[in-house]
Amino acid sequence: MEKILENILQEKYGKNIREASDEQIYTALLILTKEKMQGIKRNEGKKKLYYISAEFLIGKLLSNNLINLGLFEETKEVLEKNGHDITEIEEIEMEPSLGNGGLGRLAACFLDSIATLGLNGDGVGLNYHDGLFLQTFKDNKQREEKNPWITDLSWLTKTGVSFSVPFKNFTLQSVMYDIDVPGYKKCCNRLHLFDIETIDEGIIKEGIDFDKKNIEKNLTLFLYPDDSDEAGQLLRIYQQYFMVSNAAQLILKEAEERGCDLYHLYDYVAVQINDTHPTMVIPELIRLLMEKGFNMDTAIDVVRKTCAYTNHTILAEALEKWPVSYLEQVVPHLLPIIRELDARVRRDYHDERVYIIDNMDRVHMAHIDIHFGYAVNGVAALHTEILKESELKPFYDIYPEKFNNKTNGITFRRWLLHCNQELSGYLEQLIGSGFKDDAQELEKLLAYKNDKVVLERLTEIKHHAKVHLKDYLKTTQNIEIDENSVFDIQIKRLHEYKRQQMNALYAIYKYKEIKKGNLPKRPITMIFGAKAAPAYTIAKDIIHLLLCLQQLIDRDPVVSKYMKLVMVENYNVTKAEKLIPACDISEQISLASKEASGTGNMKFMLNGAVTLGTEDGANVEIHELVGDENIYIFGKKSEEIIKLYEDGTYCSKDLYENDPLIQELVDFIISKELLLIGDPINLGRLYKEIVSKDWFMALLDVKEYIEKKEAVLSDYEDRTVWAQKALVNIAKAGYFSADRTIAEYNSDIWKLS
Ligand code: 26Q
Repeated sequence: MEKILENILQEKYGKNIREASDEQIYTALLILTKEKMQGIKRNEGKKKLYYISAEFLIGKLLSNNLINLGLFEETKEVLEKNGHDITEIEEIEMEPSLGNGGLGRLAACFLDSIATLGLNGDGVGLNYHDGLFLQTFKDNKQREEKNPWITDLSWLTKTGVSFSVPFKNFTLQSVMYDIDVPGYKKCCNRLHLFDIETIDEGIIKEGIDFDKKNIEKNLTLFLYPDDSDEAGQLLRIYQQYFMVSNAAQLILKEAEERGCDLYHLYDYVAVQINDTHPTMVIPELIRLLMEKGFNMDTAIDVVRKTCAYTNHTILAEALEKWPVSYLEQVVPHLLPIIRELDARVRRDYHDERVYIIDNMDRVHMAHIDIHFGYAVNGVAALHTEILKESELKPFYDIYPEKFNNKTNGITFRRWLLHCNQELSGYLEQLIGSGFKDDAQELEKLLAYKNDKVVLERLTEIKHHAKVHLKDYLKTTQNIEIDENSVFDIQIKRLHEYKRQQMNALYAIYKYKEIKKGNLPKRPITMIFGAKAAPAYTIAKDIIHLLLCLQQLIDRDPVVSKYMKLVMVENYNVTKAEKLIPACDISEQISLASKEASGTGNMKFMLNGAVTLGTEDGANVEIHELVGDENIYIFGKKSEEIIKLYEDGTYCSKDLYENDPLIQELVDFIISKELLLIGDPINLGRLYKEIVSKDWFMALLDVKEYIEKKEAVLSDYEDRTVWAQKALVNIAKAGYFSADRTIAEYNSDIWKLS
């Protein structure tokens, strides 16, 4: 390895390792790693999985790939020996931001596990040149900027594969780029990202504003551009169809190359549809098979046995419904097929809730997946139950056999071995290295639950991670935090259902307590990281509130001694890797029934943070695993919430008017202190929203939340007992390895051999 690195550097720059700059070393390592991956075996097999997803939030790849190739330690040593630090070299790499959040990161974790389990499966998606926007803060508000990540030399490799994709008025020729995905100590798979060559970054104007109608120049420019207008929605349909038409053509081509008679496609191919964004792959496969001479019945039958669908949300507004007229404008050739699918549903079932095209002429994408796929899964036990019993009940009544649960998981390679090397090294000392291959072996740690030395060492490792985070925030945002304070962290997309606004009300509560002289035993550092969708007004107002609170607290010489609020700019995978190891309290406070699973909750647990959360998503399973002692649960349960929505009886105004504490906290949003700092339009709008609507019921749980958080902070002071909680969380996290999740997908759904 040292020799090869030396050769690349000599050849390219005429320098040895010691003389080379960090940039030059990064480039040389990229070349070296790419070559290594090209040389290793590909996973093979008669049947192949295609994981189609509009998002793959893969994060930086250098360290991850070196770890999986078994080269990380050696590389680190070689660099150290020559005066370089691998963490500084990692900084050079641009993070590809090809995802919004959980769903995209899940797809990336899954690719890692599919490769690690030696399964024959590739990812298929789009090569967005600017990905998701880059978030900056100005005047305490979020601003969006473009986020180009593709450099001359990158992990992308251009392939010779290209397809024609027909739209209504023109046809586009695709180019396929590949990113190699090495499994841990195993073979390699690929992520195929489709693109066109006519993309023009020059059409981007102010921020992320661009001409949404110029498809040849903008198709793969951004991930999910602003969808508040018709042009944005049409562009999304262009993107989705481009993605799935390429996927479908690739699937059929490769199946035929493997000797498949397309009448038995399902013996050669499994397609996993990641939420409804790739749903058009179903009519597209049917169309392509019919072009090859299939009759409609047979084409539908074959496709139905090939495609499976994962649901990631029950939020009605996130369930895609495209107006027929939009599809007519973009992909008119799919409509006869979609209409025929709808006609078949209407012939068999007389329940308009399961129709594909509704009486407002909108196409329900999820309904296509459920009728014309062979499996439907939710992403955590509670979520799947809610799908079966309420959201998708009419479908469950028709197809009980299709429904199944696959509780999400995370790759331990990135979320422990890479991001927390000190903890992972210590675990190895204690319980051996078996947990790296079989995460369930982390349970061996339970044997040390009463071992003082181990508990102290775990506390020390957490402290080191907090110091690292302190240094990182100082360098990146010039923010000072106190490593001896409690680190309380909520990092995830900004959405009202995730209830960052409820956490903000806690910050207000604490601020006021300190002002009154009720001083906490230990200072608290509340850390947030969140991007808001550019058109999501209230989410942006919540960011504004958080940034104003941050400033208010910072400027207060008394309060700032006891509390600090930090909003991390441009929260992404790289930042998550720094934040998660340093966390004491993991905030998972969504309104029960609304968070399908959550995966951040699993990453925090694995790194020894204790969850403060509602009985929602995978929190329920975390609770079952660690027991009441090692998690803090509060808030109304999902059944109560579902009933409240059904009855329509929730009234935030009543809570506001009848509870003096709630009123005091909410009023503070428009207090003179905050109005001096913030924008009255944003703060006023948020205040009004909470008082008069509060759709996600922050006021319903806020009091219990405050009480629980106070209990957590008090328990934190018993450092030994707290370390025991951390230990149990780490020990029980094995269940949430994506390797387990993928093994279940394979045995229940894909059946790849
Ligand atoms: C839909 C229609 C129009 C525009 C955008 C969208 C859209 C885009 C992205 C809808 C949903 C998403 C992303 C959803 C997502 O990330 N869901 C999360 O998935 C995780 C993995 O399963 C879960 O852990 C989270 O609970 C869930 O919120």
